Amino acid sequence: MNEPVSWRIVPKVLHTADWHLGKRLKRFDLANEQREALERLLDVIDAEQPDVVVIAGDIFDVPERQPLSAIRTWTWITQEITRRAPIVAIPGNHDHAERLGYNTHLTRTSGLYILNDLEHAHEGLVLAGLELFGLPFHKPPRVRALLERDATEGASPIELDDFDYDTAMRHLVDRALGATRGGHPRVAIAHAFVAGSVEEDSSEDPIMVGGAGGVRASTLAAFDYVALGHLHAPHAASRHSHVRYAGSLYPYAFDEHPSKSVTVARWDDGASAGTRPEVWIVPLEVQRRVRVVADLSFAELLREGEALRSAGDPRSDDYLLASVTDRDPVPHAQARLNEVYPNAVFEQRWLDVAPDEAFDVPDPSRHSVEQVFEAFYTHVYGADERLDELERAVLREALQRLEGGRET
Ligand SMILES: [Mn+2]
Repeated sequence: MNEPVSWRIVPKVLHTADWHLGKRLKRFDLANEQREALERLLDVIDAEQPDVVVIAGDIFDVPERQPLSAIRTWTWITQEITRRAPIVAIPGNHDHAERLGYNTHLTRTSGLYILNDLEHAHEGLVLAGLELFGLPFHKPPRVRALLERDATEGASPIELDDFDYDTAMRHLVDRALGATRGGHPRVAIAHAFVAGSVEEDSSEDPIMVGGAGGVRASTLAAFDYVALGHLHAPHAASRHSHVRYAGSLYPYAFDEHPSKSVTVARWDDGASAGTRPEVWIVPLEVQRRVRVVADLSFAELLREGEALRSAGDPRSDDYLLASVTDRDPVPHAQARLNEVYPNAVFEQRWLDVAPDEAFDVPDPSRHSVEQVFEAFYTHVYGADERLDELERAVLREALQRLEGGRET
């Protein structure tokens, strides 16, 4: 006789967002870092064994004509993840909702669910003992049109301001919760600017929400877990700790929160609607970091870079915003910096120009733009400095492009 089979349903969600595939940081292509971060994500999936992987929008960085490398990464990662667990994803404001999910009716059969249709956003998807609602990124006028279409004849007109994201979201939430099948814990996936409402915790939360573009955390709080995308730092939106941002895959600005992670939410066996999960985060470490150095002079920075380089320290390959403290112009700073920090961007916050050294702009009617620029260059870098051949070629090309641009 067979042993009785005991079915345990312990729903577990892995929540990630804001991949921005194809994104560049200044002049740097981040394709390798994104791929490395996604490999770490696969390691986390293997270790945590979630039942569902949720991606809360901004999968691509631009809505159309993504770089081919970004599309290849998406093809590869969706194959790898769906071998392990189904993906439920929504478009963010950077994604093109229709393009992203153009064949979702087919990909669903392989476990890739793109919930891109606002009209059907109230239809929950039941997976692994959870009811998931995808609330794709939307602008309020789109929601108003949807509600007007739904409205019965003779009903009062829908009052929804073009920039009132909170009310628009509240309508979508009501629509979803009104259609819920009940039973399972409810998960919303949304892409929006969400923070604590003003009345709720204005003392702790400096972000004023409810005005331009904001959605109150309380608007979404009736769900048992809310997987958010849009803000790039991993954090809970106000005191509602089950309303959370997973944060981005990699830092996409020099001053962005440098530690990246994914969020895991797990319910107990047999959890039902109204039960909140246990939540934790798992870091996603990528070798090349993004950082800012703002407290060193140019000479100090070069010394530090040389020391790191000769020690074989990988930090010399970091994406670095070098904001030096020098007040005098630093000749050829970018090129000299890149000899030790190949992935650094030079920036100088203060530049002292004494009043008696004011630049007399040569009469533009008697000088070409190139001559005016050359005079300015000599003024900044000193009488002995002239544009070299390469700099001159770059200047000419830039001027030509400007000329060309004017014609269109
Ligand atoms: Mn976004």
